[in-house]
Amino acid sequence: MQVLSIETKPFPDQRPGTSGLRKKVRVFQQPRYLENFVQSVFDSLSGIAGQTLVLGGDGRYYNAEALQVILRMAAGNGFGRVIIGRGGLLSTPAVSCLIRKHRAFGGIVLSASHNAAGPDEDFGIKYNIDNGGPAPENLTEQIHRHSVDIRRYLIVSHPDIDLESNGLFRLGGLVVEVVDPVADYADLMETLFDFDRIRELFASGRFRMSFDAMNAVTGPYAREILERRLGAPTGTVVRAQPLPDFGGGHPDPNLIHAHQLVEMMNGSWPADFAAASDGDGDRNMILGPGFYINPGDSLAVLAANAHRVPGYAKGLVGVARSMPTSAAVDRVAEHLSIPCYETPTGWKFFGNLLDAGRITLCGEESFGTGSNHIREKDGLWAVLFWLNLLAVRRVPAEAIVRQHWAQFGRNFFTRHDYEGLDSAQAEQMLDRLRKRLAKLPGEQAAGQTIQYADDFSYTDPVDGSVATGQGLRIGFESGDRIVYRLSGTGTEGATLRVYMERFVDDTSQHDRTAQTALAELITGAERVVGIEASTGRSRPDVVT
Ligand code: G16
Repeated sequence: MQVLSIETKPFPDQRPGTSGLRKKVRVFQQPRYLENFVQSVFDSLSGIAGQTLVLGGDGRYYNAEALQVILRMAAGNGFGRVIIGRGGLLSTPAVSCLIRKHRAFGGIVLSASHNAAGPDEDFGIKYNIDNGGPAPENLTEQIHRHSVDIRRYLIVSHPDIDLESNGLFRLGGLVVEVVDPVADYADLMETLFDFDRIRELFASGRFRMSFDAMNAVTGPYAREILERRLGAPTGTVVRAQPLPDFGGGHPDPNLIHAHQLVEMMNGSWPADFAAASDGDGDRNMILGPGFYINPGDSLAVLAANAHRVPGYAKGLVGVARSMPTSAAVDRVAEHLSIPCYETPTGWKFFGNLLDAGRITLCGEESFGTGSNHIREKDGLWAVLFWLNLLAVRRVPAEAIVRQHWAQFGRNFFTRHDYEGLDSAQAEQMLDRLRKRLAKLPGEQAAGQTIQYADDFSYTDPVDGSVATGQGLRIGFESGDRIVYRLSGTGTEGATLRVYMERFVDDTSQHDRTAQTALAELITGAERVVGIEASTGRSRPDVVT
């Protein structure tokens, strides 16, 4: 089959962000836009001839069209085999799992994660390397360099391949293998968790769970694992059907976007346990009746209880969290005498630590938790971990968290997001603060004395690579902390994220809500940078 070399011109806006390239669907639909980016990815890799690529997406609008283009380009660029999920579906954790299981060269995930989908919404594309994890920064920079120099892309001419049933197809020299998107991932989960104990929990008839798949990719995964393999009643998984527009919702498992689940759990007939995942299945939110578990607390609880779960019974070698994530897990690490690493925001920064065997568990405040079983955060994995704990400890999730606070103290944490800001205004606001950082220590803010103020940078302890400009931190003598950073995953304007944290040892204070306990810091965070004066916004759009 003839490989066509099609002339093209660069687009100036193809630098990958925190997690791949995310843009409006209409941007991706421009002629040559997708092709340019995919070719830039392939041009950044060496030795792809005859290799295996894993491919799939979260089923969002434009997934189906993009997959066919990528298949033709994979053939044009000399890949030997593409493993693709039936229906074009693969969750992000499943892509990571398949890359590792089949020792593939890499994988492509089509998703804009928790961002809304549809013709006027978002699309995204991310390359994962042979460890199953997101491309590290040096590779994403190379991709960007190729994207600004690109002159041609390579493709074959071939009709669309039928992805609706399992099977092998030929596309010139390329073998396309359409596989069950769920089976390998579900098998991996069975090796980590005590499915017998969880099955007993469901069979007891005294435990009711609700899992909200938000009409995104985890529906089929949750049905297979929770309802079929673990025997939870049919209907445990709600909004289980993946839809191209996610049913018009925003598949972000947080208090705002998963509000139906939150209302049910705060209502008169809550389930005993509830969880939700996001568009591509890597995030999770965990709820007990009337009780929300902050992701930072969730990570800390999982770390403290890991010995109770078969896959982690041997103990943890270390843990890591992203810089803005609360330091709750640091206390557990100290207690266990294991190292705790603080990385920049973005899962790609955990990859080297996991590969080097320095950490077992890691997580981010943005509803991401995971372990060394794959190289992505993993929504259903976190849910199964919690189910395993509930099955073993036989107390409600809230009791587990409260006991944890009683033992380790509570890290109150909140994140305030201001979305759709004018990018220049938002950048100038943070630039002004950046220039003042050196003078801030010793000054007063939020009713207390600033101890340090810096722009977070990280030196990877494994390969020595340095990431700078990863968020402005203001730390107080009390240990309280405010962090400001701009999102790297948005597609419209800028999103300012302000993270606030306070550690409280006194158990009598643990019942307060985060917004109350952090009220002083919230006001202080506004005063330090002048969010309203700079952006005109008097309140955040999303509070987690
Ligand atoms: C956000 C979160 C990060 C997360 C990233 C990607 O990035 O803050 O913690 O790693 O999304 O997550 P996902 O793959 O689920 O979209 P940012 O830059 O927008 O803050």
